[in-house]
Amino acid sequence: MKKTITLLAFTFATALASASNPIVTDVFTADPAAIVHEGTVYIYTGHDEAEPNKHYAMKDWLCFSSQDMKTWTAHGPILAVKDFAWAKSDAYAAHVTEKDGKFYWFVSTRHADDQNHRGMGIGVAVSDSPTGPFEDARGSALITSDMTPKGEHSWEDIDPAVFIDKDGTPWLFWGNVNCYYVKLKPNMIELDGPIMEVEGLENFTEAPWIHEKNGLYYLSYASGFPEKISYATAPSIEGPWTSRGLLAEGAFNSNTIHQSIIEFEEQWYFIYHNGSIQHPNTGDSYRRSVCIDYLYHNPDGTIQSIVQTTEGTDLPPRQ
Ligand code: FUB
Repeated sequence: MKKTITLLAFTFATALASASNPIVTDVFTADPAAIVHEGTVYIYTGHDEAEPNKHYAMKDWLCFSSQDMKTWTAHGPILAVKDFAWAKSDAYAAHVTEKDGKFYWFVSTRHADDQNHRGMGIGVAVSDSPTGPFEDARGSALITSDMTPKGEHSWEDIDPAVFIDKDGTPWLFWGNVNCYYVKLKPNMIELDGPIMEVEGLENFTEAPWIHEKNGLYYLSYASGFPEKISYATAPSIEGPWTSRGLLAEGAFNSNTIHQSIIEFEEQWYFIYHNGSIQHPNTGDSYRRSVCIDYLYHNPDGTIQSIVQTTEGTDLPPRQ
């Protein structure tokens, strides 16, 4: 019996020592959005602080950086709901994009004005540096619920994802159940056209993310519930989108998975969250942790199913 316990303890210690997923283990991190800037990867995350058996408690956003995708530097909470005077709670999914030397942090958070702007909305903060300080760029929400009257639920306007096309045009995608998109002005903080709905996405739930490779546009998103990740492709950012099926199965111990996809030093990565950390309290759908695994495109433009691992980037990428 004693021998068995020793062996188990050894196996556990070995597994921990060689596991790089989740990438952060002292706080809960969720809804990762990554960018590459001057040889450094920055991952901006939500911050789960819910007590055991309680639902979302999210009041600020965190940032981590790395130059090797293995060791991460924490930059602390660098944006909070309280930095938006028009918001009242819920630091939901967000996305940072660089344009012309400035960093724009698009966030979904709950609007304080329940009468005119029921539920969640999207705001944008700006900074000269990827690690802040950030400040509200508008003093008001960019997207409010009355601008997207289709959805009847109050969390329709969440999960912003910004994509700057090759011609320099910025586009904002977002949504829950309905996926919307709109052109942004070059200043990044105003709309430059009507809000449109993305057609052709099978089973869209939330968390849109755009990337482009070899002239093909990819829209990955959380599908169904509990969520998996599906994707569609298109010849242009405005579609038409063709569903390509599942990209990733659901995340361990979490109903949501929320992905982002980046290329760094000629390797593609799939960044997502699961509920695997069991301390400081129980990991699950409301106490999530960011993980990273490799992503491989096929020569025909499709993407191979993601293999979710505990080793993460400790494993060498396939050649
Ligand atoms: O973290 C709050 C919400 O859960 C996000 O906005 C969704 O994408 C889901 O992950």
